[in-house]
Amino acid sequence: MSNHSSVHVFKRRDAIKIVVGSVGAAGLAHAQSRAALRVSTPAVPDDWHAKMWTVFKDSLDKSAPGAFDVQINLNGTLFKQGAEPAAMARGNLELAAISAFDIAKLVPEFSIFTAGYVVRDVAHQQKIFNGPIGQEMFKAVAQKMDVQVLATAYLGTRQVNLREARQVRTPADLKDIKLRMPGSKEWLFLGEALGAKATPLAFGEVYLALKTGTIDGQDNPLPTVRAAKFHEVTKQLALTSHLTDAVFIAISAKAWASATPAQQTALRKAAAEAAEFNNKNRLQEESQIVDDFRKMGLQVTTPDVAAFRQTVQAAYLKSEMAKAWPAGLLDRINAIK
Ligand code: KDO
Repeated sequence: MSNHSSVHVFKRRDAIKIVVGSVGAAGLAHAQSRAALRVSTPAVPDDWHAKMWTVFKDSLDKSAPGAFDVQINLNGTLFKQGAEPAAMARGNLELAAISAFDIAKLVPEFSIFTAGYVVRDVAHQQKIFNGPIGQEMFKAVAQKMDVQVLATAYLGTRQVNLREARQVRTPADLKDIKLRMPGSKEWLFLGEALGAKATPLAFGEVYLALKTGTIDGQDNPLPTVRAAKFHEVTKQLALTSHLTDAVFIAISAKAWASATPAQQTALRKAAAEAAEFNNKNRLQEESQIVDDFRKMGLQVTTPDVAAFRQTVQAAYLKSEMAKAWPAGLLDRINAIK
């Protein structure tokens, strides 16, 4: 009897093992056949360049079904802001929206796009990066950084946002203002060129720093001011419009090389659709947001933008950075109408 029952138990366990084993193997085979594409971004969920990754994922799921597993990590939870290019080069990350400032660290000529008042507006930006200059630049990026740029998304026009309202007419009026900038020397240069005391801080720490007064202000495009709720802890927006900013949707060279030509086409299409979604919505929001902020009680002022432009451009032209700009590139950029 006891023998009989042990045989019976053995058989049942075995059967369970076989069933579990076959389901497990099938699940694994399915997961293994899909290439993981990990995305890391400091963007907050409500910002357009966070939402654009869902557009990217949906597009890819349609045009390359079953090929990729896009994993979206927001709020800088996977890699901290600015650490994405190194993570991509190490093979720990496949996708990110990297800034001109990230690129300039490794491709010094790219610092031309970190300079205030070089790119005039979004139309100018898209013509630059979707034309021959973009092609040349992205080739250098691929060679020096092991990442492939797939599309250029408009991050918005950066404005100065202050904790306490004050008269801001020229760069001299920002003297002594502790202006938070992201933490790299190219960003700090921009803050100093605006006349302020630039202070490095990661994006995720800005809200609290504004609230507690560790900093006097920050600069970002207005849709980001709203999405990150900086308007709750600031009183003024000074519309300096000092940088027509971009983020570049980029994939690691390793992930790019592992994709078939058809998958590469699908990846480019997904990036173009994501950028288009971001650009359309961000522009639409920028066109109405000043009124919204005024209604919320923020002071919105327009300084002497010509004075800012002149001071900032002069600072860049005599900077070390400008020595890395290829001869004639600034003229070629300016000539694009
Ligand atoms: C910021 O830290 O101010 C910045 O706007 C810099 C950008 O390059 C980009 O990293 C952006 O933050 C984040 O995506 C958060 O919006």
